[in-house]
Amino acid sequence: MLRFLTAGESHGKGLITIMDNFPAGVKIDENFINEKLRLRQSGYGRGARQKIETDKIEFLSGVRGGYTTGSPISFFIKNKDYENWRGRMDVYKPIPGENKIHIPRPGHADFAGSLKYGLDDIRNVLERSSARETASRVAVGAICQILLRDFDIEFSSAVLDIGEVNVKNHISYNGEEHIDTEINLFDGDIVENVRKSELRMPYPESESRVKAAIDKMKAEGNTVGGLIAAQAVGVPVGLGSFTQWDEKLDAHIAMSLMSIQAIKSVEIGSGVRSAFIKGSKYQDSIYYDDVKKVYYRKTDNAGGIEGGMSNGGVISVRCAMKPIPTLMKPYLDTTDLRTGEAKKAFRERSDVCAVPAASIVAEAALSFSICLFFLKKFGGDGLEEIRRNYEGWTKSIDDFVNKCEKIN
Ligand code: EPS
Repeated sequence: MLRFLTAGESHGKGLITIMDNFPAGVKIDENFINEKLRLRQSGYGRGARQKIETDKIEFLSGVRGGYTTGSPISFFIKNKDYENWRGRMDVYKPIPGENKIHIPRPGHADFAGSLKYGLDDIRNVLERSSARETASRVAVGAICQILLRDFDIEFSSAVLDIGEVNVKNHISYNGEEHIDTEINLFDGDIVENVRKSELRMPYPESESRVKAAIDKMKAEGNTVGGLIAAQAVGVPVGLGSFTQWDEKLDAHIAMSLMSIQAIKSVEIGSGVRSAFIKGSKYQDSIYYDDVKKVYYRKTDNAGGIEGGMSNGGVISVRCAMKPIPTLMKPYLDTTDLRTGEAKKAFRERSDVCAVPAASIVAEAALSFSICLFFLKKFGGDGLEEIRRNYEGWTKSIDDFVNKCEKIN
């Protein structure tokens, strides 16, 4: 089964990733991966750290002569900032008491992490729980996309909203609002708008309003979250299964997305709004085009997944990202874990808004889940074997449709 592990601290030497069970024979497009890494680093509202880093993938194993070999793929992404942190991140040198952190930031992993691991220095928690780790996940997602592109499966993502601006009234779940679950992230104009936008938003008319809101948060020493969307098109019918809870495609996608730092909700298709729409309006009626000989839907409230299986439609997800917990002003009450004294949360360097970056990470997470289930269904050790399995399946679906026509 396709899997990956990441290791590395935010201010350590770098990030190491191992991807296991990725098939042989896939041509690696390093520029494509590095472009995704660049996109993850960009976006309005990012902090000073991104000016230091220029994330690039360095393969250590599993790729030879430009193609994957079937052996575990490992790669390194360097933290340039390590040079500024050598002293504090040394492997052996004892950490002086005055450098230890013992005041947890509410909302971060600091509190539970230091209690759980019995650590007297919160830095041991925050270094690993940092969203720096998402660089690894973006590279993993890009590698998955390189494989899936060969089977005409494409991915897209965008930011739908940021903080209190609420440009499209997204928090009004009144059953009438369908605007953004039905947004087509593959539409040429939308793709172009997102590409041009520093916010990765498809609405140019709202750009300056949202940027002004981020500026205001920065001036306040505050942070802001937002709503992001990712979609996959070309996913064949039948990935995942209804037969067992942990075989469901939507369950795995939810896990992938929910594990991204600062993500607090995952919706598939109409998501939360499904609760407010009556059944006759919610379900996506099934039609058959007897010229093209394909089944199709006119709506996608199910987000392309029914009974835990892809139904051939666009897979569509949305996630809420909470505001980053590190605030630049002492707004939040907390407690010193050493003394029990009341304190204000400490400042670390921080982004004001990392929602555009999170949209790229969400797209990568979706790519990994779909790649995993694609390989479960069509898996083989090498690309050609997968292609034969995939073509055999496509033919069996065509045969199924033709057989039904004969009966009629
Ligand atoms: C992060 C804090 C900031 C972010 C970091 C995540 O880092 P620093 O403390 O070095 O300024 O920039 O994100 C990244 C480094 C990244 O590449 O996304 C945190 O506390 O989680």
